[in-house]
Amino acid sequence: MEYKVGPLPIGPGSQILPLRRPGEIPHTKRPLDRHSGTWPYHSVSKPGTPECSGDYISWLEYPFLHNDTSSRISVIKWHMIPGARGGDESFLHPLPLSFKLNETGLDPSQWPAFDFEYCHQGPFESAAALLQAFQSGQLRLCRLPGASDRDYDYLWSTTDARVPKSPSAKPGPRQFMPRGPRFSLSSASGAGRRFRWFGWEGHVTLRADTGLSIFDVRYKNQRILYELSHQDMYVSYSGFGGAGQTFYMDSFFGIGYNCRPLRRGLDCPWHAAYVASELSYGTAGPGRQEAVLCLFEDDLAAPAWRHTHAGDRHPHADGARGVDFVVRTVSSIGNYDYVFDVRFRQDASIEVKTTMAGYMSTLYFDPGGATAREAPFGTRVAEHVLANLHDHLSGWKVDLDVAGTANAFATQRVRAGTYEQALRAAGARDARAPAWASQQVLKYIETTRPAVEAGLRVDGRTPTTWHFVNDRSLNAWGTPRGYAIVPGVTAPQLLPEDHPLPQGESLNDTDLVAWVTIGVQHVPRSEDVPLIANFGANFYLKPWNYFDSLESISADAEDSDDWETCSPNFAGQAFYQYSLG
Ligand SMILES: *[C@@H]1O[C@H](CO)[C@@H](O)[C@H](O)[C@H]1NC(C)=O
Ligand SMILES: *[C@@H]1O[C@H](CO)[C@@H](O)[C@H](O)[C@H]1NC(C)=O
Ligand SMILES: *[C@@H]1O[C@H](CO)[C@@H](O)[C@H](O)[C@H]1NC(C)=O
Ligand SMILES: [Cu+2]
Repeated sequence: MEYKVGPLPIGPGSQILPLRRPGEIPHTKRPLDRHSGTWPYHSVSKPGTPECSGDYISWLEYPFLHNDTSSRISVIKWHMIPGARGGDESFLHPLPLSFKLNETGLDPSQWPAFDFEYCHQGPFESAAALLQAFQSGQLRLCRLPGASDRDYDYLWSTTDARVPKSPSAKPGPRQFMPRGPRFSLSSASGAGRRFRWFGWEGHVTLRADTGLSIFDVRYKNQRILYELSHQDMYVSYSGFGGAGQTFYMDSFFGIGYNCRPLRRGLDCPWHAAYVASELSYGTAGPGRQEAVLCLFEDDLAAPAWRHTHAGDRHPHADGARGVDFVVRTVSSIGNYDYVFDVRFRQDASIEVKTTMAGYMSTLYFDPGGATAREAPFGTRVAEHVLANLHDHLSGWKVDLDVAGTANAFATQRVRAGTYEQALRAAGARDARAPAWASQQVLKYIETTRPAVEAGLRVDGRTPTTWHFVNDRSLNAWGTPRGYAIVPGVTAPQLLPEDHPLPQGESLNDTDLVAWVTIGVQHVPRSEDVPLIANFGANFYLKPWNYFDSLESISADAEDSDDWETCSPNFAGQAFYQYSLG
């Protein structure tokens, strides 16, 4: 059960209300708790085992993808921890062993383990059956030469500093705030902070299960969003063996709960404001994490807009500096890191971005050919390592309120067709081509007003923007004011849509919510070892006929003079301190 408690702080008027119907979420689908296989891994001590230089092997637990809500099945996948350092380089040392664990019963000591797979042999019904096959010589053995040598060099799998680290002893370029921050944060501790920056304001907080959440986003005192919040990270892996077919949604592990202190100067600029969190998740109890959220102005080092008036009597260039206000958090869930950015712009648009980083999840690769059937499902990236194909999908709740909550939904598509098709799509009575028509086919804008909700897909062949509009509030040019959801870099969903889509709710004149999913297909490559270089997906929320003209026209121009008058002293220019909650 999930409960809603409030108003906070608890007072005479506070209530505790169940958020769901009893039994709506089966107990088998509860989040991770301390009895589960314990994320990220159990370490199993193997002192004095002669044939293995490492003192440890470890296991990872993933929920098993199945459609039976009456049982709770996990996949347990084994890794070795090279050099016994207990570090995350174990993610690149998979062992060819996995099994399933039935966690349905209420007594963890009775949970049965089954479906043992060893190097594509099995499944064996129990550990005893696998041991029996081994002892009777029926098992074909897969070996891990090298890794079991005492002097095995596993530097390739670590993030330890390589030599030479940097060709220059000088520090890199840095941002600073010549006259201090231009944004403000409320000092109230507790459930988040209110921020203000150049007309923007909002309330940011972190949820233990789903992560970054921003409420009551306003621009120049007008509500733009009731809520903009991250919902889930979905990952599905492919693979031939049972351990390959894993699927998970990271809210299970706690996306906010897995946000750990940001490193100043690495994750966010030195001058960012860093804010702590107090979260409680599952049975783990409350915990405080310092600096899990950073907020800062980001110099994009490029113009937001510009023009050279070359034909002017006094030729000159005009422009405004591109500066974003960024709200960022990083969640590290086992092997993966996710960087979540919400970037506010001076043109009244918002960019929402999810960036992936970290170690890949991997399977054992047998150069001898025993696991050759894995080939279509991944890429060999080291001697005994196959990184399997997977995707990362990031879901966001976008509750736009355009000039109030009575909003309608519209789509705009760019199409190619004849004059007749273009005019008919716009509802023109006279759909004949004009007499001067010289082109058979031309491009046109097709605007539709779906009356009821439906799934919408990004499709590069028909570029589409999705609009929340208010028919009762027009801009100076008579167009309903709106905000558009504009896809940035994102991969289309490839799996068939056999999950139930929401159906039939009215989209007219009502309080609309969009559930926006962006993502990437991760086709592994050897350059993803040891760590994947950050890559991601994004979308934008852009004012679309909301204003009468460009909002950022009044933004600051380049200000090189300030540089001189403020005479920055990098040694003394440390950073601005914020009092943290
Ligand atoms: C669950 O999956 C099995 C096997 O794929 C299928 O036979 C069954 O109909 C599915 N059940 C539901 C409720 O979707
Ligand atoms: C898991 O265990 C439950 C009983 O605790 C049983 O009803 C269910 O069939 C089991 N599921 C599988 C897949 O073995
Ligand atoms: C939307 O609702 C308004 C009244 O609130 C009505 O006039 C209009 O026809 C409706 N439009 C559609 C497409 O249903
Ligand atoms: Cu990936």
